[in-house]
Amino acid sequence: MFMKLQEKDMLPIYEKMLLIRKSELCMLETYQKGEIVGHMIPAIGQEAPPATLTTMLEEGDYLLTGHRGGGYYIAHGCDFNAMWCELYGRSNGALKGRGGQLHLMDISKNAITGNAIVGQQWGMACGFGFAAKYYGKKGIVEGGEASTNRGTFHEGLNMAAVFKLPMLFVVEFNGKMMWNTQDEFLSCKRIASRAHGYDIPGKTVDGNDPFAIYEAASEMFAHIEAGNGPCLLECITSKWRDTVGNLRDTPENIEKIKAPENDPICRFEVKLRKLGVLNDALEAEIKVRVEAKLAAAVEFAKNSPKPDKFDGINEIYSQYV
Ligand SMILES: Cc1ncc(C[n+]2csc(CCOP(=O)(O)OP(=O)(O)O)c2C)c(N)n1
Ligand SMILES: [Mg+2]
Repeated sequence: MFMKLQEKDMLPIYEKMLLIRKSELCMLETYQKGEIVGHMIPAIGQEAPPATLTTMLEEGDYLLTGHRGGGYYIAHGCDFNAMWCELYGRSNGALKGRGGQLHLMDISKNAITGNAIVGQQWGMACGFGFAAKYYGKKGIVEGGEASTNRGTFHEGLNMAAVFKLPMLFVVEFNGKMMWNTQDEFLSCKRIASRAHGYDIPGKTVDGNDPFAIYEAASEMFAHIEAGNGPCLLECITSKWRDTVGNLRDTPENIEKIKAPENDPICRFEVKLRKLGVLNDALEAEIKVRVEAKLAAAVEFAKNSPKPDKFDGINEIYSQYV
């Protein structure tokens, strides 16, 4: 049984999408100004899956992503100030300033939302899945479509199916693996078809539409929570930026991706207005709140202490020999 997206969840999802978009754009600008360094993989253009799916998680549930996980970190309510401190390499960052954007995590929320090794998360999902099953919780594991070519994806999905682990496998299909296009690296058209090999439910949805994502995920979570094991949800979306650099694509394609009829935030806005859930006053109020949260986090990070030069060794080797 699927559930429709409830009105109470609509504006929170919209606000999460805006916060991801604004924060990740700000991250790129800050990088371009030379204020922060490191490797960053923004979720700009892919805001709908993290904003929608994290809304479906409850306290104690598990969250694991691949390299494009910043949107999940933000949407899941992980420590936002700690993320910005991490970007600035400050000692009170999510990883004490040592990991950067690609390694974000908030263990207090059972969330590991970064991984430099493409596809590593699919195997780790079984560990999360065993914990989730033990504690009566559920979890989400996310990755890009190219990462599903890795053995870890197939081993992970097989083991999760055999042990009926309560995990939703989410693939964000953006049609690209760095500069390669789908026809150059993928043997199948749809990733959801890979579910058949493991006898689990698989479905493809419009990953730029929170309504579609929510309906499919609610059906899958019902299956998972009834103890039937994992499901595979493929969300078709589009990335606007690859890493800190520009997307390697033609200007026409990039323009098309960003057009209001494809932009997930514009599309959601239009739908919410039609439903009477969003109006000018509410939109302005939400945007002010998002801007204020971002400005406060950036300010907090800039004023946070830099790590001491001797800190690097702490917590890497045992201090108790
Ligand atoms: C094991 C491994 N192989 C290759 C890379 C280099 N790499 C980084 S991102 C990426 C593309 C991944 O594409 P996809 O899974 O579709 O995710 P997207 O970046 O499109 O979100 C690759 C090959 C890596 N980091 N790790
Ligand atoms: Mg991809």
